Amino acid sequence: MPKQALISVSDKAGVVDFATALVKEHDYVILSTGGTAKILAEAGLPVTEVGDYTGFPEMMEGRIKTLHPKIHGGLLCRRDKEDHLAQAKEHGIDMIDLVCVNLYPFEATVARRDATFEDAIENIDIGGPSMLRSAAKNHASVSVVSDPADYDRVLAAMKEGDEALTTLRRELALKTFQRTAAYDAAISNYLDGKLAPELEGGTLGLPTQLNINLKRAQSLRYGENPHQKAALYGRFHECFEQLQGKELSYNNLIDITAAAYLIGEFEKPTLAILKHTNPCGVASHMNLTTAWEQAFATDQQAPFGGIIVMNRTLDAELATIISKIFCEVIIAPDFTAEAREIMAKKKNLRLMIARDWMRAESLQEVKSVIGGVLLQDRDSKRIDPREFKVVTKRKPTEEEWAALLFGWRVVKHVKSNAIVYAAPERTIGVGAGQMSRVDSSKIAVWKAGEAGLPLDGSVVCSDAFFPFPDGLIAAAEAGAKAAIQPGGSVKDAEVIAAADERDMAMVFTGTRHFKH
Ligand code: 93A
Repeated sequence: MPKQALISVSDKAGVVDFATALVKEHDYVILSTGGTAKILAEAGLPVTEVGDYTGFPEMMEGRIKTLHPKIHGGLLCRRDKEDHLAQAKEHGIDMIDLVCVNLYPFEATVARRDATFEDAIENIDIGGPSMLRSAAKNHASVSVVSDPADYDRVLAAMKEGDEALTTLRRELALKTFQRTAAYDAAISNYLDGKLAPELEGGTLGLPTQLNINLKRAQSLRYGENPHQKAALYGRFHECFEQLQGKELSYNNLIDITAAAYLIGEFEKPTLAILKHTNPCGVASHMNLTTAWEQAFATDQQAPFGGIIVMNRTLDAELATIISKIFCEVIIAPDFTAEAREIMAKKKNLRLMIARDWMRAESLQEVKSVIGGVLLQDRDSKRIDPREFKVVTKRKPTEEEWAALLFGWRVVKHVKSNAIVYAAPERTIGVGAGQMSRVDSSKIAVWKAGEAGLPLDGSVVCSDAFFPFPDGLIAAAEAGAKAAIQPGGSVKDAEVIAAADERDMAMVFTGTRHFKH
C-alpha cells in the first residue's frame, strides 16, 4: 500500500508545493477536502476527495467533511496491534500516515472589527482539530503538520530517514496539541462574557477562567537569583529590539517594563534613570542632554548598574556622556549611527529599541498568590487635571503646577509608600517602598540633601493620602510649598488645615496610585 496523506487546509500557502513533493518524491497518495482538493487537482496532482473515500458527501455547508470513522480509524489505528489492523481491514479503513491541516481562521476572524457573532461561530473548526488530535495522539505512526512553516522540515526529515522522521513526529505532535489548546483558548476567551453574561466574569470584563497561552520566548539564565529557574513567555521581543549587549536577565526584563511604563507617561522629551524598577531621577527638557543632567543630579549613586530610558532618539553627544557611567540597559525609540558606534565599545551594555511604548497600555497584570494568580488592569489611568481639586486657601502658582503635574506622573511609578519632591519638569528627591509614608518622605529629603538639591520652593507628591498631618508638616519644614495627593483620609480636614497654616497650596487628585 502506498502511504496516504490527508490534506485539508484553510491557509493554502505552500500547500501545492508540499503535496507535490509528497506525491512525486515520497510516493504518497492524497486524500483531501473540497477547497483544498480543488487547488491540488488544478495543479495536476492526483487527489481523492474525502467524500469519495468515505462514501459520505460533505454536507451542512461543510460542517461535516472529515468527521467519519474511515478518517479517524485511519489516523488512530495502532500499527503494532493485530486486532486494530484486523478491525481496520474488516471495515475498509485505510491507514493515513500524514495529516496536514490548518484550521479555520478563528483568531483572525474575531480580531476583525466587523466580525459578527455568527462569523465567529462558523469559524470554529471542529473536524480540523479532531484530525490534528487523532494524528498527534498516534504520532508513533502518523506525521501531523499543523503549520505551513513546517512543510520543508517534514520533507527534509523524510529524506533523511525513519529516525529523523520519528523524532520530528514527536516534536510536531507536541506543537499540534499546543496549537489546538491555543485555538480552544481563543474560542473560550471570545465566548467568555458573551454566552453567559450573567456569570461574574461577563459583568466584570475579566475572564471567568484564565487561559494564558503564551509561548516561551526565551529561557533565561536564571530568575531573580541564580538558584531560581526562569523563562520569558509572550511577545516582549515584538515590543523591544536588542541591538547589542549581554543577554537580558530576569531582572532586566522587569526593569525594562517599569522603565517603559514610566516614560510612557510623558509626551515632552524626557529621560529617566531607574534602579530595581524605581525611578532614581526623571527630567523633561527640550534638550535630552539637559534632561539627563537634571535626572542624574537627583541621584548620582543609585544609577550604578541601573537602567536609562528616554522617549527621543539617543544622539552622539548624550551617548558620550552616558557611556562613562556603568549602567545595565539603555532604552530609546532609536539610536543615531554615531551613538551606536560609541555604545558598541561597551560590549556588555544592552541597547534596546522600544518599538511601541503604547502597546503596553492595554495589558493586564498577573501576580501569583498562594494557590493561584491575581489579574488586574494595569494602572494606565492618564493624568487628567480636570479631576484635580485645589483644597487649600492658596492656589498653586504656575511654576508649582508644572512641578505638581510632573511629580504626579513620576510618583505613580514609585513603589509605595512613594514620596517624590519635584521642581518644574524634574525630580528633586525620591523616597520609595517604605512601610511608613513619613519614612519615605524622610528618605526623599535626605536624598535631595545628599544630591545637594535645594528643597526650598519644591513640591511634594504622594501616591496615597497623608493619613495624618505629620507627613505634610515634615514636607513643609523641608521646604515644599505645594503638595499633590489623592485625598480621602478621615483626617483630610486636619491635613488641609496644616497646609493652610503654612501657606501651602495643596491639590487632591481623587486617584490613588499604589504600586506594591
Ligand atoms: O466544519 S468543519 O469543522 N468540519 C469538518 O468535518 C472538517 N474537516 C476539515 N471543518 C473541517 N475541516 C477544515 O476545513 C479544515 O481544518 C480546514 O481548515 C478546512 C479546509 O477546507 P477546504 O479544503 O474545503 O478548503
